[in-house]
Amino acid sequence: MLTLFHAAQTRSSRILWLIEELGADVEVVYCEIAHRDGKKVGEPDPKNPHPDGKVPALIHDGVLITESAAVALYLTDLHPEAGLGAPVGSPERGRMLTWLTWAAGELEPALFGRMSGASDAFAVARFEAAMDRLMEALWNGPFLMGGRFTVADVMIGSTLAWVRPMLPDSPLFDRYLERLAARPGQARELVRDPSSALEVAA
Ligand SMILES: N[C@@H](CCC(=O)N[C@@H](CS)C(=O)NCC(=O)O)C(=O)O
Repeated sequence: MLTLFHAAQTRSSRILWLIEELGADVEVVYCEIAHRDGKKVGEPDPKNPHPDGKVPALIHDGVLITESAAVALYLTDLHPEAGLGAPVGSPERGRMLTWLTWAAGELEPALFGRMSGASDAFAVARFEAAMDRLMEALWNGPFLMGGRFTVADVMIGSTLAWVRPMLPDSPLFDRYLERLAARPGQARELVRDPSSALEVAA
């Protein structure tokens, strides 16, 4: 049995979307999170098994998985029939893993640097490099891995929608986010959690 621990308008919204895209049978437990914007606003929700009280957290037959990229990959691998991943040993697997870990290791730090107003040369170069990497992939598009929608689009597309106003003004981002928002999996996610709509407009 699979259980996702989710809080509205957080990184677990992307996992809710992924579940719909995969057609996965996952129980969703709605949680409160203790901190927003770095301020403590309450105690960790006792329902949530995440060791830091964060979301997403996934439990599969008693095993706890945390970190968005790990949760996303774990669920995608359980559902190869959905075609959102890539088999071990295939050339596409390497590209998929690269995108998933790049999302956490490069894109998020680049965005947080920009959000916190960091203006040093390193932060600026990191942000610009991340945007260039995305635009190059979307130029070849229509999805990050080419013609096929994958778990990389769920992870990265949801992040881009979240920071929509800070992205460079480019039809590449506009069209990409519109394509993602039009997916039926998005519509089904909204039924589960109406607060989780992808931000399409800049
Ligand atoms: N690196 C983690 C970050 C998880 C995370 O920070 N989630 C936020 C919501 S978007 C949270 O639960 N915050 C509550 C807290 O910091 O206590 C991941 O990608 O899963």
